Formats: sequence, structure tokens, C-alpha cells
Amino acid sequence: MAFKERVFSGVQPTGNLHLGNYLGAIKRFVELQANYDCIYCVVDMHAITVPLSVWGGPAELTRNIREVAAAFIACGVDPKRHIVFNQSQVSGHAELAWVFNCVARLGWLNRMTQFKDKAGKDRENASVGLYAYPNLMAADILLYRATHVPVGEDQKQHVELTRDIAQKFNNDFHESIHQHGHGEAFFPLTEPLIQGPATRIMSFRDGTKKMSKSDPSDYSRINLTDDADAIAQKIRKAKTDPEPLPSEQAGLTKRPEADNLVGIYAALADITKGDVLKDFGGSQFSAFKGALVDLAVAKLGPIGAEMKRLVRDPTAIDAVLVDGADRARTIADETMKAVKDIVGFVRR
Ligand code: AQP
Repeated sequence: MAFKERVFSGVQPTGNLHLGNYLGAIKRFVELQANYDCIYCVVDMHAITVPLSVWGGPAELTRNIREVAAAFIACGVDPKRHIVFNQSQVSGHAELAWVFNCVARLGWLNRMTQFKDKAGKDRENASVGLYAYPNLMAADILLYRATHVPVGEDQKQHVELTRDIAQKFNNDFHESIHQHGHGEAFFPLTEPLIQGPATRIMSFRDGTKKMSKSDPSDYSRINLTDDADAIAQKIRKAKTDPEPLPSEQAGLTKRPEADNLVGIYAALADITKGDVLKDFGGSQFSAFKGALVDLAVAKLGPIGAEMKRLVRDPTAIDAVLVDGADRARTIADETMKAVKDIVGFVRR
């Protein structure tokens, strides 16, 4: 069966939105608007899977939900032509996640590397929500029967699990899906969209670690709300090696910090790493970093300024989220009615 092409993706409101979130996800969200119907979600129910001390408590969560919505809009997502909302306003996410808790197998979740990383050594103390996170993510995507999900490299395993869940649901309920007039398969096998030179932006302090919101060092990342001085300082202090930049991309292997900065330049300028090296091959890092500062300030400065302007009017942001949730709910309700019929639940 051919599914209507639709894009879904989400970002957690856990504070410190950074360059990795922008280049790996939000910038792609903006580009995809030209060719797809897009649904972009502030996944607030995912945010509370980590300890309260990490997500910051109720006031912080509310602030961060609005900040992620502001980031979407400031980067160029159009909430009128597409849908922007926060997950907890559409109850279908939780309902479908429960069904998927009963479809996914323990063995599948046991293989998820994000759980292992985030739970750390103290697994017994991790929340059940953190463990079941990938099932909720599958529900987020499949509630809208989305065919494409733009994400960074770190989310690849979760999108693969989403496909496994869709496949098992389609197989387990094959007859019922057919009986209820949905053809051979109810859920699509969603494609991850992980492309371009910046699918995994690394920390500025350690080129082997992903740039992340939860890194205690603010110098490890550029936050989307950093001003020009902070951006310049962080790039100038970013760890590098003593060699000049190579002229060919092959010369970046085993040089993770150089590879990272060249990838960031390429993604911000919408060119390839090869193009960057044509211009900067043989240059010292000091010269290259100067050019990267100018580019990053030119691209990120206006986004940060617009985010700060938007969050000053929480009523306007909340109105965007309510309107988006209303439109998302219309699609979600249709899916949930069909899922209930397929599973055999009695409904009104
Ligand atoms: N370093 C990164 N490079 C490229 N893409 C990235 N993403 C995150 N980090 C990078 C992508 O951003 C989107 C939203 O991420 P998220 O907020 O849902 O969760 P996350 O991946 O857990 O983000 P962080 O920053 O790494 O947070 P912590 O520190 O809590 O683990 C996703 O598409 C993600 O791939």
C-alpha cells in the first residue's frame, strides 16, 4: 500500500538547544517543508524520562517547551502551513505507546544504546519511562503514519525499532487490518532521513563525544541562544590538533576535531566538506577558525535574537502550540480509532 508522504520529528525540551540539534535536525526540518507535509513536535513527555533534577522541574519544563517552539519558528519552520505542537496536548501519543509496549519485545529494548548511556551504572534507579522511551518515540511517529523522520545519527537505532514495531503490528494484526479495510499494512515502514555533512556534531572539548545538552561544560557546545561573543570564544577555544587542514577529505580520518569543524562549516554554508577543503586545505586552524566564527555568527546570530524575541511573548507561543495540537489531534484521532478497531477494543 502507498502511504501519504508525511514528515514527523521531535526535539526534547531539556534546555541548552545546541548547534547539533540545529544542524542534525531543525535545519533539516526547515528544508523538508518545501516537499512534504510536516509535523514538528516538542516532545515534553520524553523530557520527563530523566530524573527531575535533570529536566529541571515544572517551571523549567514550561520555559523549555516554549523555547523549543521558538527555536523551530526562529529557524524557519512555518507553523501555519505545517504543524508545531507539544506532545502532551495530544493524548494519542500515550495511548498508542501503550499498545506498542505490548507489541515491542523486551529483547529489542535491551539492545537500545541510548538507554544504556543515559541510565549509566545505576540502572535499577532509571525510570520505567526511560526504558520504554523508544516505544513512545515509535508512537509519536506512527500516530501520524509518518513516512520520513529527519533525525541526527544518534537516533538511527530508535527509528529502526519504530520500523520493527510497525512491521510486527502489521503482521500480528494482518487479518484484522484487512477486515477493517486498511489493505495489507496499517503502519508504514518509516525511513530515517540522516543525510549531509552534519549528522553527528561532536563536542568542542572532545572530538570523540557527541555535542549534547547534558554535557556539564558549556564550552563543549554552541547554544542557539549564545551571542556573537560566546560563539566566537567557544570556536576559538575548540580543541584541535597541531597539523594544518588537509586538502582532501581522506586527510580528515583519525582527526575527529578537524573533521567536526570542517563538517560544521560545510553544513552552515550548505556546501560539502570537499568544497571547504578546497578553500582551506593547507590553512592553519587559527585562520580557519576565524572564518568559521564569521560564518557561525552570521547564521546563528539572527536565530538566537529571534528566539529571545519570541519567548518574550509566551501567550503567542502557547497559541501556536494549541493551534498545532488541535490540527495534530484530528490526524491522531483517526489513527487511534483505526488502531482500536484493529486491536479489538470496543469504542464509542
Ligand atoms: N550532536 C548532535 N549532532 C547531530 N544531531 C544531533 N541531535 C542531538 N544531538 C546531535 C539531534 O537533535 C534532535 C533532537 O534531539 P533530542 O533533544 O530529542 O535528544 P538528544 O539526542 O538526546 O539530544 P542531546 O543534545 O544529545 O541531549 P542529551 O544530552 O540529553 O542526550 C534529534 O534528531 C537528534 O538526533
